[in-house]
Amino acid sequence: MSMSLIQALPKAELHLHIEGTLTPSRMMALAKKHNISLPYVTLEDIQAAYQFDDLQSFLNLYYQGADVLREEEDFFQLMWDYLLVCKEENIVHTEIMFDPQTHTNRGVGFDVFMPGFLSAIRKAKREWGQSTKLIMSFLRDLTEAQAFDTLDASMPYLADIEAVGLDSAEKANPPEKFRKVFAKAKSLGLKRVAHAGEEGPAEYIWGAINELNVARIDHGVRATEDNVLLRFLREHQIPLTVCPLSNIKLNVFDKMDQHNILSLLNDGLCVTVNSDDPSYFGGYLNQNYKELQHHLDATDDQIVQLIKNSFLASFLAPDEKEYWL
Ligand code: ES4
Ligand code: ZN
Repeated sequence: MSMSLIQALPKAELHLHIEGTLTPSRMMALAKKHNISLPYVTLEDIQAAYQFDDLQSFLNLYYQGADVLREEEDFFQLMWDYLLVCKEENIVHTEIMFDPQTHTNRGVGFDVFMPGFLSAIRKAKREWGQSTKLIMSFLRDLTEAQAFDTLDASMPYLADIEAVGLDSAEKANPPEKFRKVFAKAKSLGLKRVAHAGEEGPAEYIWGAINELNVARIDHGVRATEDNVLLRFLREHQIPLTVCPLSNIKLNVFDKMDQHNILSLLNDGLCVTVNSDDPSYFGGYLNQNYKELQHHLDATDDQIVQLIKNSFLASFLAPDEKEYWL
């Protein structure tokens, strides 16, 4: 299938951190606006700095980058930049994660970022019918008490939040640490997702399923280490939101031709393709699909199945899914 067909097919994206869409040029412009001195002079300096050893070395730059986001209009611009990419790439539906604590920890509150996000989302809906949902992610290297504070602070915006998630440093921060706050989120009518089995073991995927009651697993590629888990994921069709370029940049796999996404797909799991933090990992959604063709010889049928899965695994209502399938 040519790039133009990947481009042309309507797709859903289910694993995307809005803070990870901050482009180098937007970062420079916002730093200038707020008189923040960055450790970079040129756009090329920024690109050159984006060489990561692992998840933590990426997170350090990701949190540093987010510091240029200070005012409501900054968050509007951040969201708007990404929604324009959705229009460009035919991402007709997107489920966008945001990390409140990345902002509240430096004194930027829900009353700053939420109105910015929501006005961009509403404008894109009005202008070209863009479909979006928001997923509020807790930082798992912080405490469960801090996650509870975040859930409390989100109350005025609950109607605009579809689900809660769990991200940041996975190792030594198992899902069960957040069992109570996920139970509270469930009681409030929020759906649940969690990063698991990216850098952490397959055991954390079981934890996300059994302790957090998640509808999907973000990443989940280490499921291949546990055959009982693989069978469970297949039987229950619990989706994995896989992020190929992310996994290469963070050394989850050495090279793209070693990625296990197509073996998971061929095994009958509901796997999807996603861009995670496209500004840091070197490609938006269509580029992630293209990598699978180039390095894994993905067939047209496999690409089509991955795209169908993106809608099946989404939080769209059954009739909305049906429209795109
Ligand atoms: C993330 Cl790739 C990844 N993993 C865990 N947490 C994250 N936050 C943003 N990107
Ligand atoms: Zn992620």
